[in-house]
Amino acid sequence: MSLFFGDDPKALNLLSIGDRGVGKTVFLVGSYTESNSSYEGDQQKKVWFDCQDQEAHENIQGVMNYIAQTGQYPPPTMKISGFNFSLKQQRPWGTQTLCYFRWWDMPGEICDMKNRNFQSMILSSQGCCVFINAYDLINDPAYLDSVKDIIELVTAIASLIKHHNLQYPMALIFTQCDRLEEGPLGQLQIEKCLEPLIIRLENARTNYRRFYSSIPIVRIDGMPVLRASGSSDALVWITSELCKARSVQSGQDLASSLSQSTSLKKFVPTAARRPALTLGLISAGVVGVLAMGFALTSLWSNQQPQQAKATQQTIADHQDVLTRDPNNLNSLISVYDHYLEIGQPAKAVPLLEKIVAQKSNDVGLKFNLADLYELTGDKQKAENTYDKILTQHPQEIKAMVGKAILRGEEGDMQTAQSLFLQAENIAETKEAKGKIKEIAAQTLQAPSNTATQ
Ligand SMILES: Nc1nc2c(ncn2[C@@H]2O[C@H](COP(=O)(O)OP(=O)(O)OP(=O)(O)O)[C@@H](O)[C@H]2O)c(=O)[nH]1
Ligand SMILES: [Mg+2]
Repeated sequence: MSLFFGDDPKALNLLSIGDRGVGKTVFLVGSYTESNSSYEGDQQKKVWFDCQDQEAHENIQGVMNYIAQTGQYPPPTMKISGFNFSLKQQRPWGTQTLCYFRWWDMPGEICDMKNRNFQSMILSSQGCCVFINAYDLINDPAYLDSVKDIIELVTAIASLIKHHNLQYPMALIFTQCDRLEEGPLGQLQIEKCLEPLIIRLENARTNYRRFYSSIPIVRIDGMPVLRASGSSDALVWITSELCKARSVQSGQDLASSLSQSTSLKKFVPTAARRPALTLGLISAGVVGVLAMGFALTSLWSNQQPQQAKATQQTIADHQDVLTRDPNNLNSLISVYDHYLEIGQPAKAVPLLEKIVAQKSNDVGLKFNLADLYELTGDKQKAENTYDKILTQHPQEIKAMVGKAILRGEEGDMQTAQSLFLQAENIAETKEAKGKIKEIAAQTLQAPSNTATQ
């Protein structure tokens, strides 16, 4: 275990994502209790969480006392709460701190792509736990629809990570499994119901793992307590994934990884001349939701100051304009921005298509469009867009690599390899060549070995 954790403990930042009542707080307190409960195995292997400050200790203790006194689960979370923990292990010479981590426990409705606070919390995190109610997933036909925003958000993050080749482990936690009948059938049903998300995560080669959490309230010596099983594993897994990743440093969150991402930014010599492209390079996923809209608005307002005022009109006004004048560029951009901002990238696609049609020489916009197609799962159109860029600009490395990744995902390794080689040859810096090699190695390797439990 401590093989993954270096001598110098990292400080990590983890986010919980899940709707109201899915079980985020119960999971947190249950995992803590589980990791601190008496242990029958090899003491040397035991790892546990310790509260790092008084506040975390009091919050956890408060929930445990509530359960002990009432025999009930805790009330809903009212505000965002940060818990500072350390992960510890007993070693022959004493106790070793493996890492520190801050865990954000969120009230369900904050976990919404439209929420600015939540957007910045995603960008300041290094990994996340995504919560799905296993019982409702199997028993309530409407449940999947009720979590479609969460699924879209997770897909967007996965896409962002993939595009920028980042380390960002995701634990998919199925809660309330104790309410399901015992046996493998429940797990199979869960996986069947969640197939669309699982396929997307596999396609994006996300470093994710599934966990089945059961945290009933039981009585021990007459006292109600949480008895968790399979919960603390998720936090141990996610922290060990981050600790073993050399590229992850304390304080290096998603935002700083993106800004340092050699993804393809440095490969494109003309990027600096194209504001839309520069921002568009970080345009897949959540950041795309923030950046693509901004990129287009700023591009447009730079070019058309008199029309930029029109962006103050309401979205309804712009939609109204589009019914009369479907190619009105100002309204197309405003409505497009709006859909990205509210986390509905699929609705933004036709608008960006129309914008690109009017600005056919703007390669940056075409990259944005390719990203948006990928984000919404339309790989064929994404590839066609890369082809169009390459026809116009045969030396565009980003388009070559983008197409190569898509070819690789389709199993066409030969084409993928030749595109990667071509891109590597054209790349000007050693760093860029190295990055392309890295992406190529990942793409061309055998199908993802994403672990599942
Ligand atoms: N049987 C069982 N019920 C659970 C479990 N986890 C959560 N629950 C139920 O789900 C309810 C909500 O759990 P919370 O942990 O408060 O949910 P949350 O995601 O923190 O919700 P908010 O704070 O409101 O966003 C609890 O009151 C329990 O009724 C579990 O593992 N087993
Ligand atoms: Mg809660």
